Amino acid sequence: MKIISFHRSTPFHDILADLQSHLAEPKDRQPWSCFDDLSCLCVNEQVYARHQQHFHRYPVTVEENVTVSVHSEEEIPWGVRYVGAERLWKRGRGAGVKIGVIDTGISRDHFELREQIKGGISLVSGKQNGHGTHVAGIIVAEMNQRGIVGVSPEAYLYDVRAFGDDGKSSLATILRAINWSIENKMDIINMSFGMPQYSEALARVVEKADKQGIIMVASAGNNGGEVEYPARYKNVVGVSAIDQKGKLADFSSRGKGANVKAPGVDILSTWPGNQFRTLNGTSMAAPHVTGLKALQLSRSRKTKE
Ligand SMILES: [Ca+2]
Repeated sequence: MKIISFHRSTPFHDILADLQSHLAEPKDRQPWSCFDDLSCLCVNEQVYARHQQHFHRYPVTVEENVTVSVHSEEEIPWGVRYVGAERLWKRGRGAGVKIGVIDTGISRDHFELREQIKGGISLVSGKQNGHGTHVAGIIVAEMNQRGIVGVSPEAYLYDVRAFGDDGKSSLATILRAINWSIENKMDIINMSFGMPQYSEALARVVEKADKQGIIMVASAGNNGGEVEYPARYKNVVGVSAIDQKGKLADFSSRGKGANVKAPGVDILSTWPGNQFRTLNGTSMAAPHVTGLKALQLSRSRKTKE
């Protein structure tokens, strides 16, 4: 399309009438659209090419129908900044690292996530809860000039859906989820969930994953007290939550088993329906650490190559 602005010295009506008389082919019945009070026409390329000389009988300015963009910028959420991801991106963004997200399921058609979700399994059915989508965005929201960016935006995500709409699962389902992650050779497992009591079976499957060299990251818990399982196992990185000032969040579990602190207050991330939402919790802190581990892994692999 061409946008043609006529000099205002000639009344626009006269120009239109004149052009119409020269261009009066039936198929050209409406060869343009007008902005009368601007003395401007929008003409498609074919009509313009065919009748160029007629338009140019008047003093005109002809412009291309250029692209115009909204002034939105991709936001780097405070947590992603806080963990120093931007500096690390210069040396890789997690490409090729396989991360199993054991959670409530991930919105696979979200524009920030769909390119990075490479597989998964659904161990429960029914309606989905947005928790898993939020966790996923913190790890891999794509660098695409809109929305937000995750800590390791090029890592590969595996959607291991083990929790129902109510945010609940069972020990047996969790065992299956971790086993699936081992069998499918995940490099990292993100576990933004927990239970207060020790479990021998859970300890064994965690040990099995550890022996395979899988890095496990789990949220410490939101009870303000003792760290829950699986975060509390020694071969799992337990993550407590801090706010923007670096202060431990009141809700965050703490003490034995809390190995690292990461952002978990006012965390902006993805939500089903191509949306975004701000949430609090150690569930949001763990994926920051998972993303960092992915950056480290991809970097060390690169160095070895
Ligand atoms: Ca984005």
